Amino acid sequence: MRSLLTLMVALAAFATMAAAVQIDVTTDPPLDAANLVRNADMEVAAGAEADGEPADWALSTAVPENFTADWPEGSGRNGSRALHLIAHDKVMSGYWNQVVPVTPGDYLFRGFYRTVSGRLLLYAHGRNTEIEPPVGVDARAYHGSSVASFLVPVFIPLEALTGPDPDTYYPFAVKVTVPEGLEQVTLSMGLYFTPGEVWFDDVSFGPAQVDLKLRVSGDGEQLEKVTVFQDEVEAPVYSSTDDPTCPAGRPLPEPFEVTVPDVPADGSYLIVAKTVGGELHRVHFPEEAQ
Ligand SMILES: [Ca+2]
Repeated sequence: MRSLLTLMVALAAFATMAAAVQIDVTTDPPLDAANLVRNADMEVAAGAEADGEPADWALSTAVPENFTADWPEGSGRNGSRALHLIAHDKVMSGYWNQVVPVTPGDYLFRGFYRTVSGRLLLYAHGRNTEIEPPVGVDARAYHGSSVASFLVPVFIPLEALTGPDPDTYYPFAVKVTVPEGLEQVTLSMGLYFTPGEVWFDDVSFGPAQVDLKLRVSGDGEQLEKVTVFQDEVEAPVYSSTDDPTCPAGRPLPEPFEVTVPDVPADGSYLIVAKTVGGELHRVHFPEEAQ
């Protein structure tokens, strides 16, 4: 009984210690809410039929007979559904696409593909010719496999000669600058003048920059310093020691709240809080994959 009590006291002490410094990270706008893509995870059917077509996505091609486009279960990331496209010949390109509303500014078009063969084109495009001068955007990323590369040698970089693993989903990202006067863009993902086979899943289109909002609570522990690092950037993107609103040589106000404006929405961040006692507490944002 005595040892159980000791254990409980120890556990309580551990729980208190673990909760002593709490680091909460959010973004403005929230990353999920900032996604303008409908049916972004490809899980929703158009209409009541489960084996119908995916909601909000359509195939666009001048030669429909060259393509097989479907929406199979179990082919997506984590066993979900994905958009699937086969091009039987090199005669034309074909794309799954969706139109989204935009306002002027920088966006990121992101998602995941896996491919057996073929040259992929991921692009965001739109034009408004009803104003003078006309405005438009055509932002592209090419990915793909060297399989059948003799058909389009111009787009095959050396490092792609082995080709991607057909069972692995790879990320793509396209930066899109929307000019004044353009109110919508089309997001297209498909095969570009090559025979091939590809799947697409978990797509997003949203602001390229967001505000990172931190709230660090010491809960009894005084905080000496809060630092934010971005992956592959040497200097911190924020340090409370360089912040003129944080008086030098004194603990930070508690809880400590700060907004780091206009950081890349697709960045990975490490937030480090140091207590006056020298303890370091770290949080990754977004949370690392399990
Ligand atoms: Ca999916």
